[in-house]
Amino acid sequence: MTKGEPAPRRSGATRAGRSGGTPPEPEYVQLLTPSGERVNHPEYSVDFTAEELRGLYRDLVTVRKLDTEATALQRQGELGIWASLLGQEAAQVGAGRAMRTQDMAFPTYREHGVLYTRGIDPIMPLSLFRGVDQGGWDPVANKFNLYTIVIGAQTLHATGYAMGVAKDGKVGTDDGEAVIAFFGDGATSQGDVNEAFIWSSVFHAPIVFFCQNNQYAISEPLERQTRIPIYQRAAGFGFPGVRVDGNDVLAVYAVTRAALDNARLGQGPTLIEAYTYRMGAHTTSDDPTRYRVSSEVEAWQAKDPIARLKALLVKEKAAGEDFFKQVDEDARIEAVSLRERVLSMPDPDHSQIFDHVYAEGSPLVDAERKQFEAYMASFEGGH
Ligand SMILES: Cc1ncc(C[n+]2csc(CCOP(=O)(O)OP(=O)(O)O)c2C)c(N)n1
Repeated sequence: MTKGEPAPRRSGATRAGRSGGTPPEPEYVQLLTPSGERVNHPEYSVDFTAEELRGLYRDLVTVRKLDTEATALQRQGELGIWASLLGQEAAQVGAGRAMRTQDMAFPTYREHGVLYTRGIDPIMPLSLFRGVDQGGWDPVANKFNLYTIVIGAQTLHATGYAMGVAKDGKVGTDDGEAVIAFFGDGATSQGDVNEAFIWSSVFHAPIVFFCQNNQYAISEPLERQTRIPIYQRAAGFGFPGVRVDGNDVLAVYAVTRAALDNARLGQGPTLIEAYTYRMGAHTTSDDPTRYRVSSEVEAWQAKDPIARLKALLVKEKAAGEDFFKQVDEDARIEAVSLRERVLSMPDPDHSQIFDHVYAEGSPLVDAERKQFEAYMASFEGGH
């Protein structure tokens, strides 16, 4: 801290590990403790069958494995960059599985786990990060918008979409449509996000704002974004906010399902703060050892989302060694397939980048295409 800067004030949101020692857990909705104990919450309870618990476990393991493979592919020069979800699997799988088929999601660039739960081929974000296409999935058919790199912008897109859903009369019944916008703790400082909160609130839009508070915006820690817990901001905009243990897939599912159902029934927006931790780098271009200490990372390691669900499955005798081995093996096979498919992706024709700028073309883009093609042709071999 430099002289003259105000000292960060401590709020109800305690920071794990930042100043050493074992800090108290922050207040949040939790249904599964880090050691795998089921706990009750007066407002949020969901009964999961053994099969559903196994399904969530399979999701968590699979998305982590695919993510790890993508990081390795980037390290080997096969992707331009990768934004890993490591540590945030429960937040993403819990929220994704809580969505109903008709619900629409607006992701950032890190929501590979949500993408997976929407049934989209996990190869899609890899072709994007390889520079082969601009995101190959159909956002309308999959009800999962394209990735947005501009921090916070998708919250406004989602708000406009949600206002449209309401205008179309798709709100107010059990089978109504709800919208969910994903963003990070850093994004809460953006004007777009605050405008999205205001518009959603005053127009009573059927939207859930799902903030994955992974404690950092690249190297900027949470205390540089807010002096109060993020979920408490919602009160100032006039809608409810709730904080959930983002490493607890059961709690994330329960809280998100309730918020989406409230939205579809016409009860307006909710802000969910999923309290979690980015275990890896911001992206493969970042070196987190420059700005955070290893004891902090270790403290979060002990709250791993997969280990706690495995502990519960074992305790409840809902799964045995054979199941865990099979899940690992299936995830490994999927990761190998992902790798093979990335390596065999044909390079795109460079001038394709001009194809979808305007639906019906434009003289300016045509001129730029010609100029670019001449430039590429100036190299030996034409590329
Ligand atoms: C409008 C805008 N400003 C700056 C950036 C550069 N940038 C990329 S990621 C990032 C940090 C985002 O942090 P957070 O919202 O916490 O999300 P996280 O990456 O941690 O999931 C920034 C500042 C950007 N992409 N868009």
